Amino acid sequence: MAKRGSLYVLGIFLPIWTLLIYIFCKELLLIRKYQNIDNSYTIDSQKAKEKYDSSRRRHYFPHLKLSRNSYDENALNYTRQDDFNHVYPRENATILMLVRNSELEGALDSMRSLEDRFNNKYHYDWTFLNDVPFDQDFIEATTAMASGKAQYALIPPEDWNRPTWINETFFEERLREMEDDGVLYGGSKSYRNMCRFNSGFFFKQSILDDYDYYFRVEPNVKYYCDFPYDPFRIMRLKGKKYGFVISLYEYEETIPTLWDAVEKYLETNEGTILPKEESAYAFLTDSGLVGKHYPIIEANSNYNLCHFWSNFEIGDLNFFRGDEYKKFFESLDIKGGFYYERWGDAPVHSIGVSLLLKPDEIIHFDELGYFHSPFGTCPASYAVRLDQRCRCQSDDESVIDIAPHSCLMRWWKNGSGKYFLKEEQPQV
Ligand SMILES: Nc1nc2c(ncn2[C@@H]2O[C@H](COP(=O)(O)OP(=O)(O)OP(=O)(O)O)[C@@H](O)[C@H]2O)c(=O)[nH]1
Ligand SMILES: *[C@@H]1O[C@H](CO)[C@@H](O)[C@H](O)[C@H]1NC(C)=O
Ligand SMILES: *[C@@H]1O[C@H](CO)[C@@H](O)[C@H](O)[C@H]1NC(C)=O
Ligand SMILES: *[C@@H]1O[C@H](CO)[C@@H](O)[C@H](O)[C@H]1NC(C)=O
Ligand SMILES: *[C@@H]1O[C@H](CO)[C@@H](O)[C@H](O)[C@H]1NC(C)=O
Ligand SMILES: [Mg+2]
Repeated sequence: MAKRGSLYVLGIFLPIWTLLIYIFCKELLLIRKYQNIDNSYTIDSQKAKEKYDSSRRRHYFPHLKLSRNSYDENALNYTRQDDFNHVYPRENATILMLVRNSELEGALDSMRSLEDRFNNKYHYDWTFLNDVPFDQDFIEATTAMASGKAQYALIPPEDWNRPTWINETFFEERLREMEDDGVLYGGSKSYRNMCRFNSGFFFKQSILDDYDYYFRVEPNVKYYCDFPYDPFRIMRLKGKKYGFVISLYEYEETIPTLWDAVEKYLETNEGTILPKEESAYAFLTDSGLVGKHYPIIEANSNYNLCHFWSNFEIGDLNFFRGDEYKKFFESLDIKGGFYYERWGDAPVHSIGVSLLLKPDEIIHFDELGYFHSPFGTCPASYAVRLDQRCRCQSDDESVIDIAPHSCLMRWWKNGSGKYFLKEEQPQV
């Protein structure tokens, strides 16, 4: 009975034991398998880390074609011939922010982002401008956030306020009309001061006299990627005078007569400025098909409404301080369009640099990811995004690069062509 009983017990438990042993062995195998996978993960990530650790700190992509069609199928195979672990000496340049006290939080967000992505290695000065005195909180927090020197300047009223020759009656009428028409910032007086200041006065501020280059930063912007080089250095080495990341179409209702004023300027100054064929004039006026797209709106003038988005710009102050730009600005300013209409500093800068510079003095920074609501730009190459630790996807909805409302393809077509760093680097 006892014997039968134990056999019976064995009979029941044998399959269970077998099952348990089977599960145990399987687990062992799985553990092995996962260990192998883990190992391969470790090896892969180690490879990536080594590669990018050394290349992240480089300053150029020597032989990489940085265009929208540079894709790398296997990022780990992405190699560069040179990599410099060297941080070059600072250029004669400052980061520049025009900002209100009330925008402190947004200013700090922008600073945190640019410091992390670029300036913590270089410690460029931060220059803050305001039409009213900065308050103590603002100064304290931004000084603390800056890795370089922080300095503050008050804009003189004559550089900010409406000039006395503006017809106040007409101005008020136009404000109401544009407000009623629903034009963005159409009813704002301070926005107009800001646009005119940024068009013709920022570079005259004495605090900037000591610098050759500025990098404009606005509150609430984001830099998506590590900077692969010092853009100021690129500007100097390559003789660039204006740099942008995003280009798009302007709202025509903000500049109905701007192009008329530009044509007057061109008539008067013909022969003393670059001939149209040598400047980027064609970028402003071509309205042909690009890829699949015509300009998204039919403009009422020869201006196709393309402009560089000036909330990001890196520029040569000596160009803006020079006589040619001064003359250009003054010939527009006298028309009153900064107030009777709502001319933006973006089209004014863009037209100015396109008429007065050669296309290859203007640079498209292809690999500096950036966001200012509602648009962004993100490197198209997967390897570049990994390499620069970008936090964006090139197919994000806000990424405008090759969307129909972007003018970038027009810059490729009628501006300086498609590449930026494709040439050999000058040896220095
Ligand atoms: N000190 C000062 N700065 C201003 C004033 N208005 C605008 N700014 C700054 O000028 C820049 C452009 O103004 P924004 O309000 O950002 O204009 P925008 O970029 O066209 O529009 P949004 O960013 O979409 O609002 C920002 O750096 C602002 O901080 C002002 O009245 N005083
Ligand atoms: C990447 O490298 C591996 C191993 O060296 C090679 O087998 C593979 O073909 C390479 N892939 C590409 C896209 O070059
Ligand atoms: C100012 O504008 C108003 C309204 O358009 C106009 O009637 C007036 O003549 C203008 N004044 C001058 C001095 O031009
Ligand atoms: C920096 O630029 C300013 C303005 O062009 C110039 O006066 C100054 O000499 C430059 N400083 C250096 C160190 O090059
Ligand atoms: C723009 O470039 C295209 C292609 O090179 C050319 O056919 C066209 O004439 C240019 N547009 C202007 C306005 O020059
Ligand atoms: Mg803004």
